[in-house]
Amino acid sequence: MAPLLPTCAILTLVGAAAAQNATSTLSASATVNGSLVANPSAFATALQVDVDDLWNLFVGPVSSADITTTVAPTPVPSSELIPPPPLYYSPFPSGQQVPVIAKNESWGFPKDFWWGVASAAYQVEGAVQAEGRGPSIWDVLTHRVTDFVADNSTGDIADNQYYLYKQGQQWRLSWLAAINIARIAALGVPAYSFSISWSRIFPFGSGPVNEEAIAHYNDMIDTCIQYNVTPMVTLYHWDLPLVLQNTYGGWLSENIVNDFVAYARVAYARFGDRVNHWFTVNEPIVFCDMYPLPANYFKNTSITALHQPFVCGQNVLLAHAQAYRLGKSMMPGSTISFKNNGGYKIPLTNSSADAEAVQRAWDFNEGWFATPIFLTGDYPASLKSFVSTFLPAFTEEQKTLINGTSDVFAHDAYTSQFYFAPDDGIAACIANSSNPLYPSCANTSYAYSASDGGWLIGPAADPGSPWLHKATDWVPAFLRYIQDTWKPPGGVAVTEFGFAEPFEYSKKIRADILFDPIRSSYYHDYLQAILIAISEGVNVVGCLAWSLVDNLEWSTGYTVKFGMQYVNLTTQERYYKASFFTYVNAFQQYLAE
Ligand code: GBH
Repeated sequence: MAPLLPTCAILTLVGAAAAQNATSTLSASATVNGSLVANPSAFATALQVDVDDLWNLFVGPVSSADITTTVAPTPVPSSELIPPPPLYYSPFPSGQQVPVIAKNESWGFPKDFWWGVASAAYQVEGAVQAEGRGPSIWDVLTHRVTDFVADNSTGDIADNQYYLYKQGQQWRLSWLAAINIARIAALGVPAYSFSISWSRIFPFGSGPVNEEAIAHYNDMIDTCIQYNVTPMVTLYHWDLPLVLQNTYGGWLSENIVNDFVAYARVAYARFGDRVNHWFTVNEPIVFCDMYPLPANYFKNTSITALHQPFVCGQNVLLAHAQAYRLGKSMMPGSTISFKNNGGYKIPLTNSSADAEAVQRAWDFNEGWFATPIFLTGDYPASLKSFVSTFLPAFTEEQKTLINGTSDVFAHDAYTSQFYFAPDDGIAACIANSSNPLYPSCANTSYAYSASDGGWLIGPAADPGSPWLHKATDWVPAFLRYIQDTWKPPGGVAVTEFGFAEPFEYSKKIRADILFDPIRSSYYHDYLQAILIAISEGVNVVGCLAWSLVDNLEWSTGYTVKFGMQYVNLTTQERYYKASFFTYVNAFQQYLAE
């Protein structure tokens, strides 16, 4: 299929390439058309550029997989569906009883509870240059920015989901099925949450629509439905079209609002007849905190580095709110949510300073977005007193626009951590913008205080994910806190949770890799915690495990594994890990008929 592709965009080239040319030939001054220019690095030019030019200029050569056509499905062999032997979790009981582990008849996931697995486009799709996809900032980060990714890997091929979403590998080894959708369906997983690549639909971020990308996602959605897997779609999981970054600074510019809404409109119009569950943006805390992007590879900005995440956040709120309202008007029966992230925040001690640190941590993390979206249309007080020094206040109209724009509190809630006041106190920190904890001024730790023994909150994940510990005991309190604080109309959903088994990357024997005891106990205890929360009256409406396959773990490349399936990245074969059976088993036992 060829010429459905959009052909060109007009953009102004800035940043590394342009600046280097100018500065390498001209040092302190230069002549242009005979006149003297003081600052050659400020030269800019308007060029007609097509998608291939974009790749050549900003990314360079990319790799492609062995399989570059959509592979037809064959069944998963039943021998692969046998669960592993059980693990034993409880400590020894006190007293003399022999422990009996029985089904708890007062627990249950409600009938309409949605559960499944999640992924994101750049982490699994591969085929980055196929069928008209334009580059995103992540193609530049992985290809061009020195040492940005631990193992220098890229998403060029990843799990090749772009071609293997139905099936894979069968073309070469008739005894093995390696499918994304069919393999989750074979275990009875009823939902798959994936993200759409914005720069596939709009190679330049705005402007012409790429019909080949629409056809691809149409077929993915249809394949899900054919396998009785409910498709859930995230519009934005960090893969910003490069052109939008390099023309106006991406999320740092208000221009993003219209472009995001235009993209959402196309996605709703083309997929909304079959997709009812939508997430607008994934974890703005994370992608806004990536600003400033590494110098010299992207368009620069004069906005103070410390302010950039909050400028991004302001534009995210406006873009999300408009996309939500548009979606509800186009698809009245749909569920559309903002996807937030964070951990439960526990005061390290019972001091009032630590309690204040905890409140500030909520305000500067979940509350940054959740308070405007669920409660007031505006920021929480402590955050507002910081951002009001440089951001325009939301107008009444904007507050009304933003308030009430998420059906569910969709939370990527992997872990928990302790918070405490900085050594010199919160007030001194707030007064000192060079304090490394500024502006939240909440210090954090994954360990209990020394007087409480100094133990970690729970077993650590792989050292490549130092932020992640198994802290599942705190999950019921966490879910209750969200419900009580932000009162989401459609309940709370855990839209990502998962665990990086320590040192899995160093395991060389496949059978060892497939036995993942800490990840298994994480899922076991997490689901038990959700059951407890539900039994105590928290309206938990769904959960999505991260992830269905090992994938490109952003800046840690392929060295950190979150998959419930192992992927041999050479052959693209997939194998179920033990944890996948633990995950599925919870619903076999506790999902209401
Ligand atoms: C998820 O975010 C992402 O949505 C998903 O794409 C990713 O694969 C998954 O996590 C597993 O990592 O390194 O100390 O600076 C989870 C929330 C917030 C966790 C940012 C990592 C960086 C902490 N993430 N955090 S640190």
